[in-house]
Amino acid sequence: MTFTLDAARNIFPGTLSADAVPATIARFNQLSAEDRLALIWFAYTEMGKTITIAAPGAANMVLAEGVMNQIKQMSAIEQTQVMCDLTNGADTPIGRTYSTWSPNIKLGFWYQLGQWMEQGIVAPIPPGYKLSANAGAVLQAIRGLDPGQQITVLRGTVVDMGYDPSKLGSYTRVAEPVAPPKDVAQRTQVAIEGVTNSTVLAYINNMNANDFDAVIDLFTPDGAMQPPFQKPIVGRDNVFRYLREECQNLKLMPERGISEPAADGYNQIKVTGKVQTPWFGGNVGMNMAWRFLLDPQGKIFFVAIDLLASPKELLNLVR
Ligand code: ECH
Ligand code: GLY
Ligand code: GLY
Ligand code: GLY
Repeated sequence: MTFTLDAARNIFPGTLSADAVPATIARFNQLSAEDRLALIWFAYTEMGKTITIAAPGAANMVLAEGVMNQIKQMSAIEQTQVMCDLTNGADTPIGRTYSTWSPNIKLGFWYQLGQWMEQGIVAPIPPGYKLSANAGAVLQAIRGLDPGQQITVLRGTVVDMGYDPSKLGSYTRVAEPVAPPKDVAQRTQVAIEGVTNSTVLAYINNMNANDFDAVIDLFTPDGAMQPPFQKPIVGRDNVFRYLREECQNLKLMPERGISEPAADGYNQIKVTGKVQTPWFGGNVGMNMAWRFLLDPQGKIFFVAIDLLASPKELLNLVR
């Protein structure tokens, strides 16, 4: 007998993830496009008063440049229409292009539009725009989240926009180029209270070095990774592609963990700590857990990455 993916997903079932994030995104998705755009504008500008966002890497911007310049040339009415169409998932040429972009390119695109809206180059949210009562309630819910959850909601709304990629047929994904891994001399080594497992340490240290060849070598051929609020990504090829597209320049800062034998010679290890995204650097520390299931050879059969419900969860290491 070996573990199934479904059984693996249920290790450490007492882990409390931040369900407020998908719940808030679901409420957001019920709103009109006008309300959604205005709400993001208000949330983003409010957050900008306390947390600083980093400018996107130039490589991201180059890939979105064609569409951004097209939008720049449009009349204000056309610009507003493009933004509403993206929000509605409409089938338009720009909506189709947008849906081929990796999350970081989508975020970089909106970052630029936001700057242009401020500078009067792109149509702003109409001055004096009043959110509907429902939209106001969703904005209030976002205000009540911790910063790590707020940026996850924001990211989720942006990633969901554009035409549905599953309706595109075959297409080429557009993602920023992958930088070489860090020099060995520049690498950091973490220590995790309660965990000395070499696979787990290598996973964290290689992720922090952007050494995705080394990370993927830690997985079994059918190994899986489950990002926050997503279905597992299964198999080395898919996990590797995800690592290269979405995991550059993260900072994983594990603090403590627990390691224990599971059935059939497997080991389950839960680690908690903080994660920083390059978009916000040290300004936002997300409270996270990693739930690893290692096979008898010490390879990763499954790892779930959870955004935790509260800082209290950092100390929850029971099975
Ligand atoms: C304006 C108004 C009109 C509409 C829009 C606007 C612009 C909005 C903008 C929003 C920008 C938001 C950003 C959000 C970034 C969030 C990033 C997050 C990253 C989380 C990463 C994690 C990684 C965890 C992982 C670990 C692993 O071990 C394995 C891999 C992985 C205002 C114009 C839309 C500009 C920039 C939340 C948790 C630790 C799973 C990846
Ligand atoms: N049972 C933990 C989680 O799926 O987040
Ligand atoms: N500035 C963050 C990024 O481009 O990923
Ligand atoms: N939400 C986790 C990531 O893909 O960055």
